[in-house]
Formats: sequence, C-alpha cells, structure tokens
Amino acid sequence: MKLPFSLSLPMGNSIAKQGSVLIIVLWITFGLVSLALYFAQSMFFEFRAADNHVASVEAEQAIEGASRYISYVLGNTNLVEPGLMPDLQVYDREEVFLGDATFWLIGRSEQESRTEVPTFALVDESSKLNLNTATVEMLQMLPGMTPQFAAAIIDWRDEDSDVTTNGAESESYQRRNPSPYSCKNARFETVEELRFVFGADPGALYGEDYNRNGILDLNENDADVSPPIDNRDGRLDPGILECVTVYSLEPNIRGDGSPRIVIGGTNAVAQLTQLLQEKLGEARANELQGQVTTAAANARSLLEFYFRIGNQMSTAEFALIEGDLSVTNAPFVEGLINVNSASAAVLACVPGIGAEKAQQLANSRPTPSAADLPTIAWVTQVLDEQSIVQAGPYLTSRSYQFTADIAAVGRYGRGYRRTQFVFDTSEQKPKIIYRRDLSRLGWAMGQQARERLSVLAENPRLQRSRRL
Ligand SMILES: [Ca+2]
Ligand SMILES: [Ca+2]
Ligand SMILES: [Ca+2]
Ligand SMILES: [Ca+2]
Repeated sequence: MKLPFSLSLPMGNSIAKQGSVLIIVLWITFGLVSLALYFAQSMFFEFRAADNHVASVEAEQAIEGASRYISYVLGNTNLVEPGLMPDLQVYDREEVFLGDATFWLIGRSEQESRTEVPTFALVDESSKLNLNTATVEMLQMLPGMTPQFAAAIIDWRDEDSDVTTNGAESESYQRRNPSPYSCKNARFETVEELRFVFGADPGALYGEDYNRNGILDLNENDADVSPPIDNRDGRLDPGILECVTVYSLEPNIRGDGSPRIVIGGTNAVAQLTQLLQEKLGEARANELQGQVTTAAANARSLLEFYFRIGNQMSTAEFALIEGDLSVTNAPFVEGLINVNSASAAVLACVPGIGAEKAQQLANSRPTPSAADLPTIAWVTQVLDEQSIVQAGPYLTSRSYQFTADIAAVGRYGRGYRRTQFVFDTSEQKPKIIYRRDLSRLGWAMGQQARERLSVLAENPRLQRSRRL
C-alpha cells in the first residue's frame, strides 16, 4: 500500500505494517470526527433556525395579544365618553413584556422636531387630512404636494369622468405603458391607493421615512449610501402618506347614545337650556342663556358658537357641553380634524388657518389632562374671527379611529414582526377595520431598543429574570 508520506525510521517489515495500519486507522478516525463535526454544525444551524422560528411565532402571538389589549383599552375609554383619546398613562405602549416576547406601539411625536428616539403610542387618525373629503385647495397645502397630483386625487375619487383643472381621468390611466388601468371614480379605501393615482411620486409619498416609524433612522440620514436617498440634513422630511387618512369619521351622538343637539335646529333653545342646567347648574344656566341662544342661531360650527358666546363662558365650562352639540343632524360627520392632535403640517391645510397660524396652534395647544374633557374652545385665543368662521367646520376635539402599529420580538430579542391595525370606535365597540403586515420594512424601534435587546440575546439569564 502506498502511504501519503514515507516512514523513514529504521524498522522491521512487521513494524512498518503495524505503522501503516495505525495511520489508516488515524485517517478513518479523522474522517469520522470531521463527519461528526459537520453534522453537529448543521444540527446547530437547524437548531438556530428552529429557535428563530419559535421566536417569530412568539412575536406574532404577542402582536395578536397586543391587538386584543388595545381593543380593551379603547373599549374602556369609550365607556367614559365617546371620542376620547386614551390617556397615555392608562395603557402600556413601550417594551411591554408578554411571556418571552416584547411588544411596542410605534407612535408619532406631536412635536415637529422628529428625533432618533421613537414615540410609543396609538396614532389618532383624526389628526390627519381625509383623502375622501379634503378639497383640492386643502390637498395642495400638504408638504410635497403638486397641483397636478392634488387634482388627480380629486378625479380619482369623484364619480364622474370630467377632468378637473390639472387633473386626470381614465384617458390618462389608459395611456399607461405597459399596464393601463382605469380611474377608480370611487372613494379611497386605503391611503396606499395613492400610489395608483396619476402623478404619484414615491419620493413625495413616502418622504425620507423608509421604515415608516416617524423617526430619523441612520439610513435615512446618510444621503445615497443606503436607501432611501435622503438630504442628510439631520431631520426627517416626512411624505404625504404621513399626513393623510381615509378613516376619520365622527358619529353624531352623545355619551348616552342619543343624537347630539343641533345648535341651529328647531328645538335648540329648549334643548340648550336643559343642557346648561344639567351641566352647569340652574344659576349659571340663567346667566348664560341669552348669550348662548343668540350665539347658537348665528354659528356655523362649534368653534364659532363658542367664539360668539364670548368670554362669559369659560373653556372648562364649554368642554362640559361640547360633546353634546353639533351643527348637523347627519348621523356621521366625515373628515373632521382633531385640533388637539393634528400636526402643524395638517392644520395648515385647513381653510382660514395656513402655515403660520398652524404653527401657532401647535405651539399653544394645552397639554391634555386625563381629568378634563377635550375641547376646541382654546382655539379662539389663537385665531381671529375670520379664521374661526372659516376653519370651524373642519375642526373637532374628538377622535374615533386609531392606528395601533404594533412591533414585537420573541425570545432573546429575535423574530422581529410588525403589524399595523386601524381600530374604529365610531360604533361604540372597537373593531379592526384595517390590518397590514409591515415586518418587511425592518427594525422600527430605534437604536436604543436594539442595543438593549442585543444585551438580552447574549444573556439568556436576563431573559428569564425579566419574566414576572
Ligand atoms: Ca373621476
Ligand atoms: Ca424612519
Ligand atoms: Ca439614505
Ligand atoms: Ca432630511
């Protein structure tokens, strides 16, 4: 037998034979060990894969659990008074432990200065401009909007096929190559539909917020080093999608489920008198009655109503009656913007407000307190009469639709998942009206949470001690 190397030691024939057998055995052993190591390695990868799979199942389960939890929170808030934002103190929203999993509610900062630290909360859909009710003038005020795209949005949703100025109906869509389609000529059902509207520009729709978490991530501030292409100016330039909704819808009912009092309605005087007596007492009702009756007859919105009553009624007093009042007997009012939660960019779109006053409103907004009922009354201290008259019909202090953007990880911080839900409470019991998997957008909880979780991944003991 020819060995791979020669044995040069002086030895007898039988010793040489034994030596070669030994070497053969060594080679076989070496082969077996390699084989064992190979299988061990592949078993390890299988194990890691299985473990990652378990983690992602845990994350998915955590998201399901979190969505039920949010439904419960919204249901309870609705019992207090319909249309309230759940107070930030009453629900868990950041790094919530659920067995071996952890979840977060990815929110939006009310401040314009978006930082690298995410906000964790529910997102109020009434803080946005409704694509189904906004006029072309209102749409044009959105950041990144062009007159052509704004007009095309109107043509997309209106039933007719008459092209508005700058707009686009089916002929424009039919010219599309290689896949022509027709203009929808019906309401928007999701905000994502904007991508199909003539003139849609992904850069303007999504802005710099590649992972749609409302903060400036590293890749969103490195120019073209990694997608998206951004201007590297240290601040997040959000897209149009950030400012729009299709969900805002306010039911015209009071806390007890009865219809609201229509302030200009036929029976308004008697109803308002009774309301004032109930909420503010007999004496105050008598003092305010004359003023309230006159104001009610001349107001086209609740904001204007409060303005016309004048300083005699305090903001806190108005808050007590605001939820019982309306200017219409329609069962629902669509597209009202909550002046207590909308960003300056959205408020700027409202007629009579504009960019400058929108910023003033955002700056002088009172901090909401769990004890107080929400009100629009404070707005009369910022806007002048003309603005109040114009903006009033578009504003509200109440919200009935909320986005819960839930991200979760399973054991050891692995198995990242993210699902966006929209909850509707306009029919009292909260229900999910939209659901979308956003896991593909990647990590959304910022750098700090990632670092904390990587510590957890390296210290399984920490993971165990964390459980309650
Ligand atoms: Ca149309
Ligand atoms: Ca981002
Ligand atoms: Ca980039
Ligand atoms: Ca930027």
